[in-house]
Amino acid sequence: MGSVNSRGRKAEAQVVMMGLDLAGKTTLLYKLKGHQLVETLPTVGFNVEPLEAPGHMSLTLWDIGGQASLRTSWKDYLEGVDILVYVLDSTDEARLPESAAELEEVVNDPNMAGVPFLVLANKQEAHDALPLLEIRNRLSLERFQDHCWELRGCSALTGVGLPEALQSLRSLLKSRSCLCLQGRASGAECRHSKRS
Ligand SMILES: Nc1nc2c(ncn2[C@@H]2O[C@H](COP(=O)(O)OP(=O)(O)OP(=O)(O)O)[C@@H](O)[C@H]2O)c(=O)[nH]1
Ligand SMILES: [Mg+2]
Repeated sequence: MGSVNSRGRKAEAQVVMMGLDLAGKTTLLYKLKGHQLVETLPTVGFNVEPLEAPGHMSLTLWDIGGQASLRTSWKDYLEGVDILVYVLDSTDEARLPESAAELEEVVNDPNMAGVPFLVLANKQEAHDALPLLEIRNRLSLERFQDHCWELRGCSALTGVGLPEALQSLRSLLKSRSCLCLQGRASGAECRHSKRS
């Protein structure tokens, strides 16, 4: 998954979306593309779409299937990744530990060294969605000291939170090329900036 073109210029940023099955990754992909709400089937393999996002941000979005049997191949999608978007279902309290364990496995992959990540707590419009603060604590996000990350809530169903998620992508992508200083700037609900 190359992100630099033949002239050495940065091409589209490679954005890999992972997370457990039913988290809402495919719904998110097509909502970001501006499609009418589509009924999804479990993704076997992946979907990939280009996205021109506000602020002249050219992205290639990879939506990777999250069923348990497919997760052993997640690492194959991490080579050349510019940013990871980890999607979770905020209503699926029972599988939060499983989701946290999978996130840890992905973030510790050697190809993720220096790669920022955005955690999207999806389905926040649902009445039984866990609040962000609780999700942050249950995922123990503070342990990821070697990466820049942000946590945001969203709903792929309604679109709420998606413009802010794109803003987070932009600032995290910048954090790859700029010095990354400790701070709690930006409007992200929760953010960690790596001290270099
Ligand atoms: N309430 C609610 N339901 C959602 C939201 N996003 C997705 N869903 C529903 O969640 C279910 C799973 O969505 P998918 O997008 O197929 O999930 P996925 O993460 O791609 O799943 P895999 O392909 O198996 O990895 C579908 O019934 C969606 O309609 C959301 O924001 N809110
Ligand atoms: Mg899917």
